[in-house]
Amino acid sequence: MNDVHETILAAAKHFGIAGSCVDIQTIEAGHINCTYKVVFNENGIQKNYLFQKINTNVFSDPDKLMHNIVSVTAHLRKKIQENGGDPQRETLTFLPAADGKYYAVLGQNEHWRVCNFVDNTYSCNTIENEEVFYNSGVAFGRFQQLLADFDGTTLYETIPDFHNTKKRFEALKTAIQTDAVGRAADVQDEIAFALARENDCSVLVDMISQGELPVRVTHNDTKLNNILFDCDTNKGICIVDLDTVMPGLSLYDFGDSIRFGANTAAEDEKDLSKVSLSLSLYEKYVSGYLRSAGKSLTEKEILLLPFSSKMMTYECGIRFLTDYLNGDTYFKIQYPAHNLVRCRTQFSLVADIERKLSQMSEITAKAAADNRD
Ligand code: GN1
Ligand code: MG
Repeated sequence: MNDVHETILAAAKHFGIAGSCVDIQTIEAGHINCTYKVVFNENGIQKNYLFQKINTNVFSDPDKLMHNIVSVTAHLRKKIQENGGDPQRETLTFLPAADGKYYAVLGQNEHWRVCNFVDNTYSCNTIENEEVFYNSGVAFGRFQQLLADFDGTTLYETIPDFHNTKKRFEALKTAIQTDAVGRAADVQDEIAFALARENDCSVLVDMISQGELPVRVTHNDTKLNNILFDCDTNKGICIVDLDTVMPGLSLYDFGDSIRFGANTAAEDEKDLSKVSLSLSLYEKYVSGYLRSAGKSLTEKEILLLPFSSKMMTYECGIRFLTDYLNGDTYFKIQYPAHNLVRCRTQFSLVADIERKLSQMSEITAKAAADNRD
């Protein structure tokens, strides 16, 4: 048994989980927290849980983080019940520890939390069946709808200015100037690509401050692998990774889904010739998303959906580049150049989106018209 296994067993006691632990599997998805599927056997009955070690470098206040998650999931549970759904499968349920907090502190100041594992579901990193991407658009659109009457002012900003691209750009400039680990000279092409798009950074930020776009309660990290799909129906039934649910723009959620899911390659594909924006996947997602969220979106939001795909991809690219220049202090990496590879993939995708923006706009307008009929 290794240290992690011992810590998981200790955590189980804090959360009052009975029975004996029969299996622990690491779940590799996610660049921030460490996640495990843990199976317990209680009197012959197996129960699956999700154990997570919270990255407190990123989420420095676990009380505020869990306050957000517990209140958002309570709201979702109520709504799902009202709509005749199954709250045990359609949202996460976090367990309180013995002291009533939704995390337990163990070992070397590690903060652990536990929630139910939704059985008979799968998650994916790439799309093999385009219908599944349509279903993911429906699922994220519905998530936004379910939170439409949630009071965003009760939420803490778990990461301030998370999608403020202007501030992300400033952080990149600081990283270039500081050049903490001497990598700037080798990434001049990437730096030039990023700096050339400075003007784009303020577009959404300025529209928010001028009241031109509605601030909603959004997920803010809508990667394809943050949806659980039902194994029998392929429908996106449960949205996970709720750490960054905060007031935000619908465009953040839409754009980030396209960044990750409509890319014909993985987020960290080294062969850039494989990276492109699939217009057919874009079409699938936009139709699904508009079907469930479309009626509440403003004309301006709909018009900006293609641009948001570019911006969220660009923003993620500059975050990877910033982290590479800072010496990989934020995202988990598997090898030294991982963040640089991720940045190059994002920038390749930005370039392809720029070439396809007008086609994306046509597809969006058609999907919006179909949705109105
Ligand atoms: C991180 O934890 P994960 O892998 O779902 C990051 C997102 C990035 C994403 C890039 C809290 O998400 O913002 O878009 O990596 N989450 C945080 O893959 O920074
Ligand atoms: Mg996340």
